[in-house]
Amino acid sequence: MSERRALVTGISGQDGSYLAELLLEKGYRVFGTVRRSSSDNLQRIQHLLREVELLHADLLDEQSLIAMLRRVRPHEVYNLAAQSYVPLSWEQPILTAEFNAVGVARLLEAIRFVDPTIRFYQASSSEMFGQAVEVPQNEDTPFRPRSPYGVAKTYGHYITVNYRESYGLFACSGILFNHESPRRGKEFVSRKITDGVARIKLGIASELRLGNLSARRDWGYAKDYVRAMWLMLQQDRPDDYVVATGEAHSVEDFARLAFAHVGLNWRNFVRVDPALFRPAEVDRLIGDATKARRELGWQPTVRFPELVALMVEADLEAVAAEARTRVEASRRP
Ligand code: NAP
Ligand code: F7E
Repeated sequence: MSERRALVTGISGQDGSYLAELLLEKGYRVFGTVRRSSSDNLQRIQHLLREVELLHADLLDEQSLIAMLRRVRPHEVYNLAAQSYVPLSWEQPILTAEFNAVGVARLLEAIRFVDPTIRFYQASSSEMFGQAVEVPQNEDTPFRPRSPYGVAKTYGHYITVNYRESYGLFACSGILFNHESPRRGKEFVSRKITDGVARIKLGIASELRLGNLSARRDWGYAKDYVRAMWLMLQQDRPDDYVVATGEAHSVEDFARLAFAHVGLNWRNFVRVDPALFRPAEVDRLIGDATKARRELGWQPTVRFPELVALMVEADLEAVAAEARTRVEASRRP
């Protein structure tokens, strides 16, 4: 079979690292874009550095995108790069729009210009549903985004649909609900909780400060969700799909389960900090992935309690290793 080449923007992120693993397993030659950094931002793909080929490109720089496509000549492009932290989008709304909205148009323009046969995946988000008008949310649910992040992703979604309809590009948008893993950034609530639980259990911290405990999310496992991305680009025709577990739980549920996993009562350690509340909250999201199940044959393999447990276990190991390194360093003359 001839060589298949896939290019992943945002390969250093949570999803980029799992998607790169999946594509390598499937025999692709895998390329990824990275931004130069003065410190190491490749921890999540450290184990893949011999297998993936990295290029410098930025969604803010159209020429860098064109040059990258010309060099790689990919068959598939997965656009995962984004400013992905919702609270920061209120502090940097313009930059968030440049990355998450106009950046998508830049990449689609580059594809149209260099090779319109490239298959394109856009990382859209359940945040586009915002204050959702129906429960659960599916591909036809209207968008009512509640953050500059959600607004920017909504543009990214519609420009993807528009390039499919205007120019016949094979462009798909995956409307993914929250998905987590031990590789999740520690600023997101799931990982903040499991890291906090591990620190408290190991005696390194005594409390965990959280914001709105009643927000409900449909949390799945990132490794399951990257499989859906790949499946979308293997279909006969491009389309948009909701990817979700179909179950919602509150932040409080997440904390209760995570503390219980190590034999602790969350009420003794969690403090609510009003400073962590958002200017506009998305109260409740729950996805209906019927179409992905039916057309892609996709379904999640990890359910909520298992997800919480695997993240707590991973953080217990990570925090213990960090503590050992600190002790060894302090013993060095
Ligand atoms: P993540 O861990 O925050 O990774 C984001 C990636 O984007 C990083 O590799 C980052 O590179 C890169 N990036 C940021 N700005 C860039 C720019 N201007 N040019 C090039 N690269 C840039 O996010 P994730 O959780 O893997 O999510 C992947 C995508 O799915 C994102 O688009 C996110 O918005 C979307 N999404 C995520 C979820 C979820 O629950 N995880 C749900 C729906 C949609 P650096 O390492 O240099 O910062
Ligand atoms: O917040 C509440 C917070 O930051 C979840 C991104 O991947 O998924 C993610 O966005 C909920 C919110 O994720 C804290 O108010 C309470 O209601 O983990 P999060 P998110 O905002 O849902 C979507 C689908 C994406 O596309 C995004 O890229 O938890 N919450 N206390 C807290 N949240 C945080 N971060 N920190 C807290 O202390």
